[in-house]
Amino acid sequence: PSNPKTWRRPVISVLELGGVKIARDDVVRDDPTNNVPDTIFSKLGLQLHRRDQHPLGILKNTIYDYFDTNYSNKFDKFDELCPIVSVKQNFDDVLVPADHVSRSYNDTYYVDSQTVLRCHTSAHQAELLRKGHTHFLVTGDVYRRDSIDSTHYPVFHQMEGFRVFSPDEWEASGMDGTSFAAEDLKKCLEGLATHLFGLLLYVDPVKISGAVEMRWVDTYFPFTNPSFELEIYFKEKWLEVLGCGVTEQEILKRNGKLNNVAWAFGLGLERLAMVLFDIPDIRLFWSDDERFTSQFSKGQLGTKFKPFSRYPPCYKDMSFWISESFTENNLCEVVRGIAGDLVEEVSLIDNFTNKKGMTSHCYRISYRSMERSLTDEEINDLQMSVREQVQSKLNVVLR
Ligand code: FA5
Ligand code: MG
Repeated sequence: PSNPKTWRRPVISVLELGGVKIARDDVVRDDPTNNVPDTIFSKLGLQLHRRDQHPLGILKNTIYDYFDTNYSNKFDKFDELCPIVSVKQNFDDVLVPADHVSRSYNDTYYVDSQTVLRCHTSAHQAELLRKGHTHFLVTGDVYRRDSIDSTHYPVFHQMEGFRVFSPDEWEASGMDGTSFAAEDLKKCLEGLATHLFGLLLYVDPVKISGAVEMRWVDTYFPFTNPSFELEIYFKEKWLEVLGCGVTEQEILKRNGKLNNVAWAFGLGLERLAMVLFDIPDIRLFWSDDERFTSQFSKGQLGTKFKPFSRYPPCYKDMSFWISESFTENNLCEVVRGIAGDLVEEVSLIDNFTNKKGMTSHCYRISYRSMERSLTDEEINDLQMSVREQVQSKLNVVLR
């Protein structure tokens, strides 16, 4: 449908998606194997990346153009795979160790003990390989319990890229398969960055105005080796926009590609779109405010977002003695559950342990609406509820 209003889902308590039924938090509140709150539930199925007039859709289409042009339409494209996947797909199939933190209820949204909201599009690598795809792009919404600030949101969008090589492709080069794939991967992504940003500049002391600065950083993923991240300089900071690497042989072997090598990448679409469209806060992608939505149109990459007047933020500090089970992700979820997108940032501003071994944290919560001025009364009410719930749900003692 072309009218964005028709995409909004009605408020319902059970949603069926890709044949999977998922119930809203209040329906299953007593189920300890489900930690999906209403704020997340209400975003399932919205598929921002499939709206041609939305910055994420515009970006997706531009990346498609790059691959279609440079690889003669060889990449198969998927953007409707169900975000509810098995623990096996999300973790085991991409060799995430059994004790890895990302599997915990603190980091991942579980629908039940064997089913999660995918935390990355890599969850689809294995099944697509098994189906015989050798060049593919998978775009979708992904979900993570995470901190709150202008570049992190618990629902965001990724695009996975995957390319399999056969032996003749690297043998002709005289290189070993891994080096060949790593070199090809970086070339592909640098080409993509040039396609998106035009002029590129690799960390250089001399700034060319209008140029985008980027750098490669070595990193670790269980599913690739070697592994890299690409960072772009944005608003006085290095912003990580993607992870990538040469696929572990084990993944290829398990999925019927015994004599091949492959590369894979996972792009953070919001992060790239923030740089391309000059969007200062990740919450804006979810805005229905016409002053946001009307600024973008199909096929128009790089229109610079003109912020409507920025309303003043309001800061509230809160100190408490933590218990062993305290985590920042849990705090963020409580705050978001109450304040929703009115919360801009939650940051730890003080942390100390006293002689008795008790640890105190002080968090600063910044409230700011992107659409209007908040009243003192409204903020005080929010903060009061936050204090109550932090105390009752997180097992901490307010100071
Ligand atoms: C992954 O998710 C890997 N699956 C990527 C990958 C794929 C590596 C294939 C190798 C091969 P990571 O957790 O770093 O990696 O996330 C990838 C990108 O998603 C990040 O670079 C960032 O741009 C974006 N991202 C991560 N967390 C958030 C968040 N909370 N909000 C917005 N964007 C995020
Ligand atoms: Mg990362």
